[in-house]
Amino acid sequence: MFQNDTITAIATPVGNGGIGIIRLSGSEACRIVALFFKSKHFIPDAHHSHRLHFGIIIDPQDGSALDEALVSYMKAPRSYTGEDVVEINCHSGIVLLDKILRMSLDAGARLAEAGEFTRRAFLNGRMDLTRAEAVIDVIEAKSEVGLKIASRQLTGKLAQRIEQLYGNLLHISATVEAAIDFPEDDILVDASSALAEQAKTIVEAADALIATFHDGCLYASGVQTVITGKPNVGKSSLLNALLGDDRAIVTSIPGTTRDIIQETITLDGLPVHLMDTAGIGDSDHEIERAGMERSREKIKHADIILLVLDASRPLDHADYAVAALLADKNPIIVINKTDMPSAWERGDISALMPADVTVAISALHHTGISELKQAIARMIVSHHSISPSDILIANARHRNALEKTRTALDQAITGLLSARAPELISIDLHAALEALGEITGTTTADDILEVIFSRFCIGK
Ligand SMILES: Nc1nc2c(ncn2[C@@H]2O[C@H](COP(=O)(O)OP(=O)(O)OP(=O)(O)O)[C@@H](O)[C@H]2O)c(=O)[nH]1
Ligand SMILES: [Mg+2]
Repeated sequence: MFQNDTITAIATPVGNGGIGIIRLSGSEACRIVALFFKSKHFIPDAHHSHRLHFGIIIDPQDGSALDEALVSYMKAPRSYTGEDVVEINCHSGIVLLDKILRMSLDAGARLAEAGEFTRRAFLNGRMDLTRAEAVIDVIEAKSEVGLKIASRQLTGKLAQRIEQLYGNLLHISATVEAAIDFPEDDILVDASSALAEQAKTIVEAADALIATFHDGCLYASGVQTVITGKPNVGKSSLLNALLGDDRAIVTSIPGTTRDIIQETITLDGLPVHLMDTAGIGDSDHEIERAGMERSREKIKHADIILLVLDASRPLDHADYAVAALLADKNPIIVINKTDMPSAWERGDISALMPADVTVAISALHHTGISELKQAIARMIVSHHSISPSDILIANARHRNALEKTRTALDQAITGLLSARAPELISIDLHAALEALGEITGTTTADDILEVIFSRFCIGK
């Protein structure tokens, strides 16, 4: 990948639509576009920057008009990438967009790689790495709350916090460096306990951010909710009722569902992934047994579990067996088929397992479904007290870097408090700085950048 050439890509999704955009970035962008865009005022100087220009796209081969277009020009460095950027807004037909793209390539532009515009923005100092990552998170947001977290990161809230910690760490490091340079001044004799205190504040701040990771992921990627119970209690019917759609097959034959069926609903702005699973019970059937094994696996990793019981039939050993699997899981107990005469009392559940939340429903008649949704939403909130308005981290890369920072800092603190040689303390502080700098991109290795930007689409 060259840094100085002019890149281009179609920035809008493929397909017919009102508007399609072709984007160019680099010093040749204006010259290239001027070859096929004819407009009175499209002049690549500062006076014509940050404006929209109306004109006609001309096929340079035969001089025929292809489309009307609005072209924006953003002169470097006040652009997304920090380079000259030109965006051609024309009609969105794939043949037309492809033709304009080809004309740009023929005129000397190179097809941009995935994420290359944003990568250039990062390399040209237009945004730090957390903001670049937030661009993709905004595009991929799966819920309103997830979008809010990504948007906040895009405005630089996380970067500011990290830069502040980085600054504090640099200050500690500078004092230790001074102690190395002027050994006769015994700088650390007086300063070491104060420096250790300052380092501890940074460790606490890193820990506070690390603690948000689970909730950050939850808000960004959603809550895993498993519907379980013995065969035939109405799990698939419940999935369908929660979705408002006939997604899963429902029959009166026990053992109907054999694989995991996953669909997503949104509750209070949070994505909730619902998994309908095979009923758990005795079976000699190989496929059914394999399905049950998958159910057990899903239960292990679930954030929320709905244990479905059939009100119309007596609770039996199969219900007890499922309950035993969920002993430490605090499931929501869903009493289904309440449209039929009850074969047992609510109080009987206490013999099954302690139940904090019990909801009575009829999946067949869709009664009690909104109460159940409220119960799920309440359980999510009670488990996860952090508000999405805090600075949350939802990215494993950030968490790992923070963990490396705190480990190195712990070493440095021990060094400071045990009057270790400043040269040794300095090594730990440098490691901490390097780890912290990885988050915003000050010290991030090229291969990591490669991985980050490869998640992007072409044209972003
Ligand atoms: N009366 C009544 N019948 C229901 C209700 N919910 C489900 N059923 C019936 O119970 C039977 C089993 O429903 P499913 O939803 O397939 O049950 P399941 O738990 O997914 O069953 P498996 O996949 O075999 O484990 C079907 O005949 C449903 O119509 C309900 O609320 N009331
Ligand atoms: Mg089923």
